[in-house]
Amino acid sequence: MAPVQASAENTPAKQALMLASNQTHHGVGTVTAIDNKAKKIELKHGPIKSIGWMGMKMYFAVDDAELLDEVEVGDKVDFDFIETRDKRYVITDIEAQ
Ligand SMILES: [Cu+2]
Repeated sequence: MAPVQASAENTPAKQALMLASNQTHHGVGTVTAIDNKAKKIELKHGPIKSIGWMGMKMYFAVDDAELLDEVEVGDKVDFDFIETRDKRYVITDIEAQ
């Protein structure tokens, strides 16, 4: 487990992000790649109506790098994400089914 970081760094990253809206989207998919260094995960996800997406394979950023330890390539997952104003998609929660 990573050590807890001090003071200002305890602020959740999502609070610092410029969000496109307060909406959290939910998706279901399969993990196809994990990039720990870049704090990114590639998912092949199904349609996500709340954001108007068809199913596709794409990379998401993660709010907290520790989320990447929760899943492995090949896992079927449920995930929540937010959209930033600069069109980045950031996972705030992910869990193997
Ligand atoms: Cu997508």
